Amino acid sequence: MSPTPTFVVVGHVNKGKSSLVATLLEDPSIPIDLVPGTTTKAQQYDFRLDGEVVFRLVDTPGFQEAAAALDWLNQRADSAAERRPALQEFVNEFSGQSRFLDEVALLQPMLAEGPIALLYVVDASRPYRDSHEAEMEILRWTGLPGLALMNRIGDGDHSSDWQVILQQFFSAVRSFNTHTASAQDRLQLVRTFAALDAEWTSSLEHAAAQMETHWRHREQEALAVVGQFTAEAWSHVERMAVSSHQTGAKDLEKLRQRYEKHLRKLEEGTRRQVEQLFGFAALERDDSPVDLTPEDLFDTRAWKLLGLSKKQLTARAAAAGGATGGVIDLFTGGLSLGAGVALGATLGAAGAWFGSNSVAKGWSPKHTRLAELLPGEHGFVQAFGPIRNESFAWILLDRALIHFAAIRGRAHAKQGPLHLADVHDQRAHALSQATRDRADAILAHCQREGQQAAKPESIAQYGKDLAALLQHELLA
Ligand SMILES: Nc1nc2c(ncn2[C@@H]2O[C@H](COP(=O)(O)OP(=O)(O)OP(=O)(O)O)[C@@H](O)[C@H]2O)c(=O)[nH]1
Ligand SMILES: [Mg+2]
Repeated sequence: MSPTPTFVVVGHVNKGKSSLVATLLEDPSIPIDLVPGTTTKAQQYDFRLDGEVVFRLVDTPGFQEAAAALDWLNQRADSAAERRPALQEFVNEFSGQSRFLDEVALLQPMLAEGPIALLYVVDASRPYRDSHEAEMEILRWTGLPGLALMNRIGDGDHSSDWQVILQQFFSAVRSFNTHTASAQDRLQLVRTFAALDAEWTSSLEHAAAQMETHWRHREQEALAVVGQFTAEAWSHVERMAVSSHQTGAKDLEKLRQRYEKHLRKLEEGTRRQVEQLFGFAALERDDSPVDLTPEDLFDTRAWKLLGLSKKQLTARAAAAGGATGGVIDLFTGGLSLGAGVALGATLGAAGAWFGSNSVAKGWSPKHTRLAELLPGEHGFVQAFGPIRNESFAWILLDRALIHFAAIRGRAHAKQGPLHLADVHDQRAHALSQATRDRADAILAHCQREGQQAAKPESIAQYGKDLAALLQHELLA
């Protein structure tokens, strides 16, 4: 097997070196901090695909005293041939000393055997300063192929000034923002790595192709999870055994709470699954100001920002014969309303979310249709769900899509909570009319089967159908 291509990530202190490593390797656990000097030792990270190490990144501490180190080196090398040996001499001389601690740590991995290239990270939001020249000069002495990466930590943009200087020292110069890089940007970067040395070109190009395939699979899997969640949540029926059909509002309130809790749990589980697929451990989320926390799933104030637009909802309500009535339907599918035992209680709080007075009904399992639907149930059963208001299905879907887009677009170096409110693309209302129409049809079937206590497999099939629609439109 040929030796693993190794990229040593270098640069001035606190310019995003560790951030580059975290984003490229999709490793949010790499220490990154505002405080300069966060990385104190060279640390090696393997990039693996299907268990095989494809390339290696070495994160290093930043240069702290490049000019003084270069002075020392200049005194030991009069000719080009003496430069690399002078670097080795420098490492030997100061190894274990407190002086040039960071310079020793960063130079050491460059002097190792094997195929090595340099990734020099600068912050192009700040102007170029002469002090960087000593760093680049030292790197040039290594004789290693190098790529300069212009990261932008702040809002400024001095890229064009940097570009002219960087290309004097490095064989390629690219912009790469470690906090906003997309999967495409990362692929592009690996392809640039491939071009740095003919010896590893084919293996790294192959790796880039594999990365692309992996990414596609991952997106598809995530949308499968989204489809599954929507079908499951939308068709959910919460059941509770009650002592008699005389159950009052208190029991209904309890049932409603259980229903809500179940849906929130489903949503939370879905979000975790998507986060895991994209390599994130538990992420904190800051959903304000759009109120997208799971707790707000049932908060109608957030509804107007979610799901379909009013126009889209009106259009589809008209097509459905005005079915968007804002009524919570309780397990009435397959049973005529008169067949059950009506409790007649008004779900005040529940009605308020959907802007309607909703009537809950309880059913005696003695009723033959109910016995058929819920075999083995004894006593009286109260059921809640699915909600009849179709816009709720779109709320569920939209919330899942927003979260998916936020995770899919999140660079692993990014610190802090996930801002769902920042997501504007991939929203339900932006889906094509054809996709929305097909999704509506699937959702309608799914709701009906939920009402009829359908088997999980048939609900799962609706989840798959929804996922296929989303994959077709969003991942084309
Ligand atoms: N907004 C923004 N912040 C960034 C970006 N890259 C890095 N930062 C921030 O800049 C600071 C330094 O990032 P690190 O990745 O730790 O930098 P480093 O070069 O490894 O730093 P040392 O190890 O201390 O030399 C952290 O607070 C990062 O969150 C970026 O692209 N955008
Ligand atoms: Mg660091």
